[in-house]
Amino acid sequence: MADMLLSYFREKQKHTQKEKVSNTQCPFCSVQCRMQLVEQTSVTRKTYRTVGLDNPTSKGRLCIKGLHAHQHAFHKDRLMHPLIKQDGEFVQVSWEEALSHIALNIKQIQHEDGYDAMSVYGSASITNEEAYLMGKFARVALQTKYIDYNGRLCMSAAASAGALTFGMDRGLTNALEEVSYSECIILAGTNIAECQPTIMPYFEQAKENGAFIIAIDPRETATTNIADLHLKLKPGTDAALANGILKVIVEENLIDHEFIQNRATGFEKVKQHLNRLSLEEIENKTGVPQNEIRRAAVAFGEKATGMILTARGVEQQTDGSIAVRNFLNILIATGKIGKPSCGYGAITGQSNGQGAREHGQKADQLPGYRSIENEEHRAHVAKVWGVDPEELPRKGVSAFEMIQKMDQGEIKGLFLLCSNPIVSNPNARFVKKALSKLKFLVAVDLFVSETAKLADVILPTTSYLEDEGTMTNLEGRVTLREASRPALGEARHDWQIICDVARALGKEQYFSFHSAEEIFNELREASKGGTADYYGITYDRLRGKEGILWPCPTLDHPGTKRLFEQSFAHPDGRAVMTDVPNDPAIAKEQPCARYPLYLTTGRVMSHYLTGVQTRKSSSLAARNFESFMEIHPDTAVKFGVQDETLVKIKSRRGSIIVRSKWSKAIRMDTVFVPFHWNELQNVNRLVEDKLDPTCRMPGFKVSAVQIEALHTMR
Ligand SMILES: Nc1nc2c(c(=O)[nH]1)N[C@H]1C(S)=C(S)[C@@H](COP(=O)(O)OP(=O)(O)OC[C@H]3O[C@@H](n4cnc5c(=O)[nH]c(N)nc54)[C@H](O)[C@@H]3O)O[C@H]1N2
Ligand SMILES: Nc1nc2c(c(=O)[nH]1)N[C@H]1C(S)=C(S)[C@@H](COP(=O)(O)OP(=O)(O)OC[C@H]3O[C@@H](n4cnc5c(=O)[nH]c(N)nc54)[C@H](O)[C@@H]3O)O[C@H]1N2
Ligand code: SF4
Ligand SMILES: [Mo]
Repeated sequence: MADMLLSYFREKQKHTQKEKVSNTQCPFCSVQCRMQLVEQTSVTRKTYRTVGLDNPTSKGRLCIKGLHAHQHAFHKDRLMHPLIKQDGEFVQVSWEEALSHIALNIKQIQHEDGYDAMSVYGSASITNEEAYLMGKFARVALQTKYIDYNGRLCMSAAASAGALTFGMDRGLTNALEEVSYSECIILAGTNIAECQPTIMPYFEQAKENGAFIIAIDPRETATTNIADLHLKLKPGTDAALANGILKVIVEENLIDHEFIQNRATGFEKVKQHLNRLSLEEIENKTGVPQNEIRRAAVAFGEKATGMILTARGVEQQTDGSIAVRNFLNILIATGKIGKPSCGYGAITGQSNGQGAREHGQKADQLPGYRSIENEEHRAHVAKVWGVDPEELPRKGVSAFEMIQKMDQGEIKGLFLLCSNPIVSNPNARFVKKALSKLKFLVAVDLFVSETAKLADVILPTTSYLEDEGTMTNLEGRVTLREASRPALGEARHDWQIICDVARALGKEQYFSFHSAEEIFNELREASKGGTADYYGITYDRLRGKEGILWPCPTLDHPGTKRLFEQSFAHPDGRAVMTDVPNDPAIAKEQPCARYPLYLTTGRVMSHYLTGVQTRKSSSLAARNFESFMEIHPDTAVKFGVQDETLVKIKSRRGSIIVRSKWSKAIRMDTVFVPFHWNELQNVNRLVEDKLDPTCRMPGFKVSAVQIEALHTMR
């Protein structure tokens, strides 16, 4: 028997000729799990296996998306050559041809309609170096004020709340490991179990240590399942719910008087505002019983330590920014910030959701969180870039507002990199119409996405396996993802493409970079002295694999694990509390006789964003190959919708067809549809396009819809 086994393994070994190992980081979410792709080549076939690598954040764990990420990276549809549209068809061209075509068209548009007729739309799924270059490209190569990015749809509410309340916005104010020792945790509008699965063990550990966990979500999810108390609120009512919690905390005197006195401003005004609110009214608005609001408040107020984490459920609202500020009010009132196992976390989304929002892709921002409207900030960055501060454009408008300007004809050209806006923006049919009006659209992508189909030129880029650069994870930890494989075909890195286009436009002197590290070194200078100071971080230091949490102002600085221990980042060192109305300034669509249900949208574990990548992965696509509508069985029966059947969902803006999925996990007045599918299953055809007045975040989480069964009930 032993002999037989031995000869079997010898035989097997003969066939296993080569093993190639690539160390990398997952391209999907903000945890940035480190992993290793093992490629085995035998005479007959090539196989791939992914294993987790130890790291301080996910400790070697991987979720199904990371395990199967290589499937899209090796997919046959990966773009290998530049494409130009001729008579409605894409034809392969050389880089020279593509670049001179781009330069010619951009120059023509800007000659006829001015610099601002060109726009740039970036992404938080690219490296820090590339995000930084996108900002510089818009301001220096194109000299346009119109640049924004997909993070506007993702992180803008939490970012503006953090900046206004604390004076600084970093995803987590303290290290993730502190979660496990926190005694009370509020998880508001976050589905960590499906969206950042590899950090769930921190929360499970907290629970084992005796923590009381409160979840706020209109649905039961794998995340709310670990909660001791689930507040199953009406979609869109988080600001009012937080008022209720805060009111009880103040009334029960569970506040930290000393902390408020020494570290904050605005408390008295907030207190007076709360006095005027009634808990009964809050119960009616939110659908959460008063006794549950009271239980949550007392639990959070009484425990010695506590943390609040929010994600898109709270933030993707037309009052997302102020709703988050109300959760921050709770933290400040109870003095639970800047101390061990106390703090706030806006769980970032995309791989570089944190870093890409710090270095100048936002309409009003320069690197290091500097402001494009501040003269000193402009002077600092202009000096690093070698341009006259006067030449730097002023602030532009947010992502969706740029699209409105395309519709109005004010913006005529777009350089789009790493985003699929006609699927990810609200009111998707309008967005497609607006983008179709552009005179010239360049898309840089791995694939021909739905938006790239509209492009005049598509440029092929490299994937996470091929492109080197730094990423800043949900903790604010800067990590280095080294390139582990050569580019496919003629694909070039995003940073090379940006430099190539700048060169074609005659701006080579500002974009003569030969490596990601060179760009990073310029970014360090540009961010130096700013809020997000990366100056002390170098590639050499990052090769240590642990990463460094910003701010890191000097080469010998260890990085900052916990923020706000001594003071907040406002000039007077104090946090700013603000009173928050129960009802948003921009009203949310409410159910009515014609559109009787709330629609809320979000994610499932196996797909990523608009699904361009994950729908190409056979293992992931097999888990959810089509979209669905989660609906309570009682509601389904009322509307004659059977389980697992096709249903038409209609809003004031359009309609889609998806399959029904009965589930008692969801509120009876609400349906849930994920947004990973396109065309007839693109839920953004239904979603309202009103924006938060502070941060310009669309209200992805609340629309009113009607449903119609596409079968007859037996
Ligand atoms: N599997 C997977 N993981 C991902 C992503 C992905 O596409 N797929 N995307 C990444 C990105 S970019 C992001 S931004 C994050 C997003 O991560 P999350 O924000 O956690 O994900 P969502 O599913 O959008 O929304 C979270 C929860 O909000 C709830 N919700 C809906 N409406 C409301 C409301 O009015 N109030 C409250 N309190 N809750 C509400 C939903 O039911 C949902 O369970 O995930 C990242 N990770
Ligand atoms: N209804 C609804 N809509 C939403 C949300 C929601 O919860 N509900 N969430 C919003 C959120 S949080 C987000 S983050 C947005 C995201 O939405 P999008 O910005 O549209 O993000 P993706 O779908 O990831 O699109 C990325 C595109 O870039 C390509 N790509 C991938 N990697 C690279 C790369 O390295 N370089 C380049 N050049 N291209 C690459 C992919 O193939 C894909 O075509 O969607 C938002 N839209
Ligand atoms: S999707 Fe997020 S949690 Fe899953 S492996 Fe990738 S980085 Fe880790
Ligand atoms: Mo996101």
